[in-house]
Amino acid sequence: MTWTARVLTLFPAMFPGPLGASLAGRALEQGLWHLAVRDIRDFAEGRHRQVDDTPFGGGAGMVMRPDVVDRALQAVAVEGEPALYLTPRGRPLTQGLVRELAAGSGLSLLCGRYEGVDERVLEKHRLVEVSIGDYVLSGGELAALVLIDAVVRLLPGVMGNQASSEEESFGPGFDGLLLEHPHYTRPALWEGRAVPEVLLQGNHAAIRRWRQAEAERITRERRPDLWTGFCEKTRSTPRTGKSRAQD
Ligand code: 9WO
Repeated sequence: MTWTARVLTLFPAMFPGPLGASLAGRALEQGLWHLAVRDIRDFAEGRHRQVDDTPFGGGAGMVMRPDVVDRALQAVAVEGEPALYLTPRGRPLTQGLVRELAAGSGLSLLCGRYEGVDERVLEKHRLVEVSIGDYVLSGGELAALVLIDAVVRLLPGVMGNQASSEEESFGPGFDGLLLEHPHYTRPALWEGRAVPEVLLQGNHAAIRRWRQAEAERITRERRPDLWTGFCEKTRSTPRTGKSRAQD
């Protein structure tokens, strides 16, 4: 069935947003994935349709009510599919997690606003808290768009060039461990700068070795954390099997 992102938000107009404009948008029109957006306010009751209330214990700001969010999750989330809450305190989003999510049938994304969501509803629904980075946004929506973009480009048929999603930075042979090598296109000489000779000579084995070495150098220089992980993985993982077939 069609991979589906189910989004719960107080700002449904933010979806598909930028995802409607490019690769993911075309794939959405082609029916390669599905987007189901629900306004959390639809599940509020009473004259004022209040979705938030003041925090117990005092303090600034408002908290999203557990009863409202609970009804929204019951209406939208699907048994057996992950339900994620986007928050800076979550598990960091990695290409490994993105791949896991793309391998499933879909997911639900709860986008918080204000100071966040009442803790009890996060517990009840076993929401998996996910972070896209160490900064605070004004709500979970932009983080949800980032996550959906990362997943959708991995879905079958979405990338025009099948290979390119696999060859780059965090391809399957690398298990999210290496950064991308430098890229060059025409002209071969631009403002006195030449393209590395190896790329012009058509020796594809040599090109592959050069790119791998450059990817490793850039990862070592810029992301020692990823480099450590790469060194550990390549020591314990045999360099054979289908995931390394392109090497
Ligand atoms: C607000 C705040 C204010 C002072 C000190 C710490 C603070 N944390 C927050 C906060 O986390 N507000 C959130 C706003 C409540 C849930 C939705 N919001 C949100 C999600 N902001 N940023 C994200 C987010 C999600 C995923 N990855 C990175 C950021």
